[in-house]
Amino acid sequence: MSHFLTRRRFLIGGTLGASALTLSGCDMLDQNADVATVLRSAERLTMKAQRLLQGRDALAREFGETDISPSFRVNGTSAPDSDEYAELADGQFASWRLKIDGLVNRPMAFSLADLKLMTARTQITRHDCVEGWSAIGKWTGVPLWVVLGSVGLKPTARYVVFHCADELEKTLDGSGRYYESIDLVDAHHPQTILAYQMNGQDLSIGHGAPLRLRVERQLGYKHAKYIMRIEIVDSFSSMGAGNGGYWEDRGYEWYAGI
Ligand SMILES: Nc1nc2c(c(=O)[nH]1)N[C@H]1C(S)=C(S)[C@@H](COP(=O)(O)O)O[C@H]1N2
Ligand SMILES: [Mo]
Repeated sequence: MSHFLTRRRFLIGGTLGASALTLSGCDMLDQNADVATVLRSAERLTMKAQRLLQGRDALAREFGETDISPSFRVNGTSAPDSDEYAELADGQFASWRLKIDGLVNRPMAFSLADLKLMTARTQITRHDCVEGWSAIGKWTGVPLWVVLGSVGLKPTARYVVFHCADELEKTLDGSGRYYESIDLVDAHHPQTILAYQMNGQDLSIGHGAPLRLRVERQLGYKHAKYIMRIEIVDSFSSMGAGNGGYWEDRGYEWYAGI
């Protein structure tokens, strides 16, 4: 809870602009549905405006090797606290599999070696956290569109959901587990990658081993670490509180454009 309050304080500090300010001003626990609807539509406007102004495929700025930050904070979970994850890590993630299911033609499971054999992309980008810090890192991984292409999306597919290994809040029903989601525009963006390397090394546990999302035109919390499963859906109503992500269920905006 105190973590949430800290974040709220930062939001009130105004790093996110007008719509976030409005959102942070109301208590999510007694927020009424009409307010939520208005905020969600304002957020959709922001997303549409950004895509219109910058273009659907506009690239986030890329930097040079000399710009890479000497230190890059680990934020949120620094190591998932489960026996299952510890076992995977002990075996250098050789038995880890990325499961992809939901609205796909061919549900599949990929090993880390499988992903490393696919097309790779490297990008040096700036990570911006809503708490007010940024860092530049070099990320290598497989473009998400390549992986989605190999499973084939059904025509009803709308969102890509990333289910993670870590729980930020310990709950009996699993509602404290981290998850995130993006739409198909961002899923097909050239800089949206499933990263397995940072700064030329296999991803460390702190930064999300064995696989994390980079979705460069959005804020840090969208960049899901410890990805275990990707689910393709047409709505978020059946998961969490229905807002498409762990922090979204606690008041953050779903579209976190920078
Ligand atoms: N699974 C998972 N992904 C996560 C988080 C987390 O706690 N768990 N924190 C998010 C936040 S708020 C940020 S800023 C970045 C931090 O990434 P880093 O630890 O590599 O700096 O990861 C994001 N992805
Ligand atoms: Mo963050």
